[in-house]
Amino acid sequence: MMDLILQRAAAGERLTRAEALALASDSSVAQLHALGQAALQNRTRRFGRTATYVLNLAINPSNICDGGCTFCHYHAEEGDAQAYVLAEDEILRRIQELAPREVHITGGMNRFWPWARSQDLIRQIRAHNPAIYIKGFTAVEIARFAQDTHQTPRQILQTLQEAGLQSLTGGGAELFAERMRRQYCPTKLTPDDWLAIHQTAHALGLRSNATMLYGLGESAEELVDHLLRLRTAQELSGGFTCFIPLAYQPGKEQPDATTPSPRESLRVIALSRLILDNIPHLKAYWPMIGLETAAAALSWGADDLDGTLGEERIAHAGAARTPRALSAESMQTTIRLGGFEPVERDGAWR
Ligand code: V47
Repeated sequence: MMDLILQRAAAGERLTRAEALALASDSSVAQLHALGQAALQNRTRRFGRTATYVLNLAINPSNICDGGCTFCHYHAEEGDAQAYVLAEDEILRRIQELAPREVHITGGMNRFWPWARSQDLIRQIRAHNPAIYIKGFTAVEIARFAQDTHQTPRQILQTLQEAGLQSLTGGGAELFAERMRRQYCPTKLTPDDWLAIHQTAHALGLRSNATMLYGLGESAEELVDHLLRLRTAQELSGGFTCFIPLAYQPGKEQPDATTPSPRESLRVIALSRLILDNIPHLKAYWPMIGLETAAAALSWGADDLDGTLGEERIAHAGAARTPRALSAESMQTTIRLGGFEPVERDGAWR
């Protein structure tokens, strides 16, 4: 029975919920290898021996946030020693210095970077960098801009698109399961609203990514249901480009808490590849799982390593032990160490 499911999954066939759950419920080492083999076959059919990376820059305009998510160590309160607010000229200077092909912009929810200033930042980045790919904001930020200015998310997205935005980031999805949200982020944008904003973006011709936070004690059902909700949404609107599982980073203040093991990360990557059959790309996000696991993840179904990043802040606020940025050479070396051929891409995956 399991062999048949794995065979179908390796061939890229659609799995039922029961089949997906059967794959996700067995966390033995033998299953980890069986999943890996199926996911490798599946990704090789689509991408051969290549794996991509992008020269990008992560821009987090401020960490001051009143979101109140208890898993997040990046956020700060006004007046905290680690609180910061970047200015437009610093951001533009950094883009000029690094000349990335893509910018990834997301920050906290605060009064320092309100709607008018945020949309103007996109306009300024576009004016100075006509060819750069601009990926920015989570659905949570879009909802907040809409609420603050009494507009619809659609109006906000339209204005941002006209300013130069090309894609939403995948953040803010966390885990869709009600139980997890009650515990870790009870006041956050609901999963229905998160999905609706992405689907509105897709209808306007914007692209977007999707994420899933794992490592907070989720069950096999909760994990599978998160993936299936994304699969269903993608059937309807088709604009998700890439899925990124995010490994929980416990932060410095919780010495007993741990980040998911390499074994768990590889399992989640492989399940994502096999269950989420209609989102083309799957990122192994190296700041959160480490370079070695990211290299191995290319054999467990991932086809992309995200980017050089310039200066990663969110994982590192969670005490991640990876570097804050990588050179193009390090990205290529990591991909080669994983056994694949590195290919540089742009933000639109070209
Ligand atoms: O939404 C916060 C997560 C996300 C922690 O779209 C944490 O290409 C782990 O969304 N441990 C932001 N995760 C990062 C993100 C992202 C990353 C890379 C690529 C893309 C993309 C998007 O980080 C937040 C939240 O889900 N997060 N705290 C933590 N302690």
